[in-house]
Amino acid sequence: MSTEKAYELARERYAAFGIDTDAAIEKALNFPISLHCWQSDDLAGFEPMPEGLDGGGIMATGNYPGRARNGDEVRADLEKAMSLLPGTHRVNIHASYSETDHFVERDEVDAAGFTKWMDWAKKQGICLDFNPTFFAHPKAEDGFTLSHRDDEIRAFWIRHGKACRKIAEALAIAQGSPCYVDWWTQDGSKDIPADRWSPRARMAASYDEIMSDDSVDRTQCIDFIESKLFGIGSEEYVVGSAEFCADYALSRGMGLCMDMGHFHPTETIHGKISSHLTFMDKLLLHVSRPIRWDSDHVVIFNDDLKNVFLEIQRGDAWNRVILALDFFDASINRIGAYVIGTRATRKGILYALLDPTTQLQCYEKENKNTRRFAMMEEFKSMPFPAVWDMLCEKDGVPVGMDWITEMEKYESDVLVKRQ
Ligand code: RNT
Ligand code: ZN
Repeated sequence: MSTEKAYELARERYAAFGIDTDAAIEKALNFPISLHCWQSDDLAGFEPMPEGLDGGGIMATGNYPGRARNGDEVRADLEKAMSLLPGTHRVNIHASYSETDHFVERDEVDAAGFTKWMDWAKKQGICLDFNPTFFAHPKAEDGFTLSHRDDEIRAFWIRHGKACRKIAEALAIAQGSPCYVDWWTQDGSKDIPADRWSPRARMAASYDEIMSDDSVDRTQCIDFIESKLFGIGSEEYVVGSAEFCADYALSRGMGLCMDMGHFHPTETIHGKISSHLTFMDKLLLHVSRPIRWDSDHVVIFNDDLKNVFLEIQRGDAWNRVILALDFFDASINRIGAYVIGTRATRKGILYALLDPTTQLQCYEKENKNTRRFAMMEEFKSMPFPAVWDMLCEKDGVPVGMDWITEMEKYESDVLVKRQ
């Protein structure tokens, strides 16, 4: 078959540089990527929320038919997507995806609301990750939560945070694997505040209080704080900026999450990985793609993505990085969005694993920087696609664009009936 033929040639080409493509495929397949549940339902969640409440600094645009409307539909979509994706997955859920027959306030959420998710995850043989939800709620409507000047509102969100860590611990115990928790707050303001200081002091104090709960096992519930540059309605000031979050994380021994979409438009995160990991143990990465004001376009196989994984490869930091996806596009088939974005991410991993790192670093040590440069350029036109196709074939998922037919079938059989 053509996949095999092309692969044999590619394998030889890489082998000539001492690179083992079989080993790279194996390693790339085993690296877990946490799929975000919110691409399937445009981040709506399952709570009965008052009309007109906005997403809180984030928004999925588009109205492609087939948005998932409940837990069963979200899970069905994730299953469909995973059937078309090579490799190991986890699934990332938000507190707002709790399923109960009566309304449960955010400060009272508990693991009981996630039994369907846990049962499903067990059946799928996957693990769950968790995100507290500090947005899309009446008590978040003025743009402040953990940094709110009103002590009662702040206390409400602190209770939410504490409840979420308990849920994460329960998920971890149920799945026999730690649950990674991502802490993102929308807090900030549209225009120039007169006081940037107090909200930051309050936010730090809130996190201190949430994290002070020692009854939660820190080896099971593993916390990461996510920074952001700006959001809709927080264009001028974000309390949890990059500096705030990195300094908080480092000073408290908490994890840091860098979202690829949360920096200045020309700023990329790959150079930051070695900086943070010089001082921190682990990093959570939200794999995403910024375009102008949006931080959540579907991930594609571009230089930004490759550079992130090349950095991890060149620092041999694969076991110090956790990968979760974070994008949402409601203007295209949502299963297609999952498949394109997740495949691109795993492609990035494989691409980096095929890097001639040892050789490049040797040239560098010997001051042969022209050779280093030439080799980096040369590797951009190595027969990478043949190795990628083999990875898909080995894992029993459609090679190339063959997945599209299945996506379209699912669209006509399932998605269009969701009107
Ligand atoms: C928002 C953050 C955050 C969210 C999810 C839904 O800008 O990136 O990670 O996208 O929590
Ligand atoms: Zn994110």
